[in-house]
Amino acid sequence: MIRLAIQSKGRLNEDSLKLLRDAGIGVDDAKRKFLGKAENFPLEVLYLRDDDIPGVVADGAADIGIVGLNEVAETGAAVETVRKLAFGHCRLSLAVPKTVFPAPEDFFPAWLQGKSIATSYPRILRKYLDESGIDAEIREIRGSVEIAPAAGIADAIFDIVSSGGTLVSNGLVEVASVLRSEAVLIARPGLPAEKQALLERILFRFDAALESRGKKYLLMNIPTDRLQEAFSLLQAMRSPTVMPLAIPGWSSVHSVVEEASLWQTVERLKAIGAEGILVLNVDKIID
Ligand code: PRT
Ligand code: ZN
Repeated sequence: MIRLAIQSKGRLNEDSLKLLRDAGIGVDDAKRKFLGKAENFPLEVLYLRDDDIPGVVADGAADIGIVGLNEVAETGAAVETVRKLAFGHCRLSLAVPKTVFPAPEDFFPAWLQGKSIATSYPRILRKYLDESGIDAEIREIRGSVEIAPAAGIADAIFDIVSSGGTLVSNGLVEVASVLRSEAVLIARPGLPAEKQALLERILFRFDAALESRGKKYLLMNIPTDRLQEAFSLLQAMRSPTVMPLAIPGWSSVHSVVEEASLWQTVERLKAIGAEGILVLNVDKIID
């Protein structure tokens, strides 16, 4: 049995549960429960506040966890980051009132000397200030950090930014990005062999599910004399699959393509004579 800690509610909860489902691990969406059990895998799920996850994994109350890299860095917990999970993207940035730096590129770190900075991430900020040789006062605040400058609590803030909308609506500009973050799978170093083997099985499934994201399976018929042009448009995993059609001079081509460039690829394929184009979802890619 292996025990996984995930966020009980909040931004990472749904995507964490979806990744488990995509990996074929069914857990009851027990938002109000503290501990749940997977139906078809030797896994227990511990539902926690995200701040507590790195420490709980380091202490051994859970073996592995899904949490933002920002929390791992802030807590400094003795855990290993075993996978980036490609959701919960954000950055930890410094922001100041727009009135101070109307052009953010004019900002220089030494401006912070002697100033006060509000944040919920004092440890990461301290490291940045020390590395930049700046002596500034850190004011630790839990929540609504973005109102600190307008409230006269601090000169600048150091907070999570995603779209940047919160900064704009509070009259702030981002002047330096200090840490890029996303959700990660963490593990306690030196897991016993039985738990390590379960972690490997989970990683194998996560990788297959993550690899298939943003990918589509494309099938089409194409005149055989245009095949080379089609190949140059398709960057398949190894090379596209080609099968002859019953009609002479025509072939069927199958390939995996990036969803982001799907329509562009389809338009170009049509332009070289592709017909009967089918676009299918890719559920898993197992390497
Ligand atoms: O209750 P619990 O302690 O578990 O949750 P929480 O309230 O501390 O965290 P939660 O659910 O807000 O976020 C969990 C994790 O999601 C964070 O630790 C990050 O790793 C990640 N994440 C991704 C974000 C954001 N994007 C995000 N935009 N966490 C917070 N925000 C907040 C940010 O604090 C700011 O107030 O959203 C605002 C900025 O968003 P934009 O889009 O306006 O820039
Ligand atoms: Zn939290």
